[in-house]
Amino acid sequence: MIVIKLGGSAITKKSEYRSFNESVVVNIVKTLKGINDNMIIVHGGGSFGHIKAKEYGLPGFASERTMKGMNIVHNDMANLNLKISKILYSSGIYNIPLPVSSLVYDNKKNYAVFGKYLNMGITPVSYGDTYIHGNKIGIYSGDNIAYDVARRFHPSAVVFFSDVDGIYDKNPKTNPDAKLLKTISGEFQHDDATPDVTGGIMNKYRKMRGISDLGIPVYLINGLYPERIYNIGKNNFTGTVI
Ligand code: ATP
Ligand code: IP8
Repeated sequence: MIVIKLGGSAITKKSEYRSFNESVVVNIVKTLKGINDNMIIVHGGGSFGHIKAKEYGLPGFASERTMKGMNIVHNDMANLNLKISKILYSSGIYNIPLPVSSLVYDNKKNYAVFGKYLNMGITPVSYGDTYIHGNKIGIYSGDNIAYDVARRFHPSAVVFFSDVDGIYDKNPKTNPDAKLLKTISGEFQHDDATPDVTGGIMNKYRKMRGISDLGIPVYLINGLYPERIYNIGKNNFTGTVI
């Protein structure tokens, strides 16, 4: 079994509210269909999650405003999830959406249901979303879900798709001379001015390191070239291995 995280930067246009990159998702799904293995799929929020979360002060203490934001963000994320679920279904990948609010509450997590669906050959599809955390409305990142399910189910690999070729020594979007790190274990530079409410590339890297520490191989690949997943372990692989 492998875990796939579809990054919001690949599956949406992250700066444009609710702008879905349908052709990118269709292409990724076509590639996933060619992999002869069970999968857990997790997707991020991109412009369906992060823009309104920031606007409504999420994560934050429960208030009229944050509760309204919770509802908007959850509905938008469910909407994005439905689009992805339908594309998976159209490719013959039968799947079941599992929202984070039914899995995580305060510090309790229950991922057992993933195993039930996996055993039947149905692909669980979860996604970053709002949830209640003490007296706060939290945002649980898809990267955290990927870590949680990796810890629980010990997949043979975890693959993160994003909109860059991998992790660079500095942000490749703002530094044309940035160098791709084929393998990484230390620190790297990232932009502090992130538009992302879940910590951007830094939280992703922390979670990737956490998965790697469990003894599971972890990769970051450009979702615009999903076929690169077939070159994992080969000399011509383009991406980052943690
Ligand atoms: P989402 O959280 O919406 O699911 P995502 O998982 O695709 O999105 P982001 O959190 O947006 O990923 O992180 C990817 C972005 O991180 C890239 O688009 C890139 O601009 C930025 N970034 C900053 N520093 C680096 C770096 N050193 N290497 C690679 N990307 C970096
Ligand atoms: O994009 C959080 O998940 P991520 C999504 O994987 C929301 O960090 C709701 C902002």
